[in-house]
Amino acid sequence: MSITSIKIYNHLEAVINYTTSEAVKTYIVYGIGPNHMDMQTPEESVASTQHEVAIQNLTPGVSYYFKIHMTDGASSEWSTIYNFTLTGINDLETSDNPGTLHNWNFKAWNSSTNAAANTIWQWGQPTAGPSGAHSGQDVIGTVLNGYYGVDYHVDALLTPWIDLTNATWATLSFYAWYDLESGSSTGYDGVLIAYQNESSGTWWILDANNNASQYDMQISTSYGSAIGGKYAFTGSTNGWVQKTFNTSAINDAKVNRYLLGHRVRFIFYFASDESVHDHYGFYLDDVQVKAGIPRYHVYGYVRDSGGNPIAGATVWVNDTTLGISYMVTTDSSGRYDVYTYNGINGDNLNVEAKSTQGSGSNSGTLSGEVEIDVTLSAVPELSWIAPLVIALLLVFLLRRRKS
Ligand SMILES: [Ca+2]
Repeated sequence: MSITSIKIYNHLEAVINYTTSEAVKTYIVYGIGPNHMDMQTPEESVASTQHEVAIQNLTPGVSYYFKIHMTDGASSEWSTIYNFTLTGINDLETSDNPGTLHNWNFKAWNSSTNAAANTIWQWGQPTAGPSGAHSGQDVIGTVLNGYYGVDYHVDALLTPWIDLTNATWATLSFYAWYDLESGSSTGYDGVLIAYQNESSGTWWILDANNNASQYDMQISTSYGSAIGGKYAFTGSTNGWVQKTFNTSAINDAKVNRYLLGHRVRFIFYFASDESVHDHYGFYLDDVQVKAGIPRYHVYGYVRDSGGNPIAGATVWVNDTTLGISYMVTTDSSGRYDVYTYNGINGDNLNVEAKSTQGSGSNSGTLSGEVEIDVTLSAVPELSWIAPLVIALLLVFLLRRRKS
């Protein structure tokens, strides 16, 4: 029996693929230690050599151990014990005790934005609009005790920096209650979400190229809104609703380039138009950012025999146990990096590197973070001499036979 892949989804679910040499029915027992495998998946209903079993409701940050029970009806056996680790979640939430949980204190951030001095974002218990918070007591809202009451107003609510440096996906989710001026097919006042990263500073709207199903409708371009023509939250929810932005679903070039792989922050951007402001506005609670961090990091340096770094070398990182390869290129320091969810601890790795200066390989085993360096053997620079000598010798011999 061999494990072909273990994929982790949302830090809460693992899907294990494996093959068996004969058709068998299997089930998996698992738990948080090799001696605590006290949970079990249902046995498969059909015998097969290809198997895919999902284990759900797992806990982020925990190592799980499992073994596989196989039966062909006549006899049965157990696999060896495998394990995988679910990485933790970068979790931020609004708190009823702001300042103690990840410093998620909207009041303090407000003062550091470029929002108008008379900011309408407030933190506390709402006494108008929603009858209470989504959870606990406190929310962030546009004027907690009445209508937002302002025209031609823009106001940004800023989150702290969130580290998505190694993230391959991220979700931003929150509960919203809102009542913003809108018509039946066009919004007038609205809230949208934008993000920026530490290195570029540019703000990008969190949508899929302004075609975001997460929002309600486009804001009118006719009445002086700062976000005219953009999709936004507008209209009324009539209650708390959960909104989730999943980068995997958005999957646009901006998200992949400017959000994932950076330290980022978000703004909730409120904009009202030229008139009509007797609406309660936008209220926010239980904001959460989750980030997927790959479980494995394989890296190393490619150098020549003199120890000089080789930039631009092609590197194949082969997980020979799993039978998959990653191809990357070294940077100016001769370094390569591969991040992956695939494989399990102890997989055999073979790293091959090739450049105009030669080729080489090295091996290691997969673990959380592993360095495998490769030294290139120089391509023999005089390798053309031997064939040339043979050719000349042949010419010489042939000529002598004719004479
Ligand atoms: Ca308005």
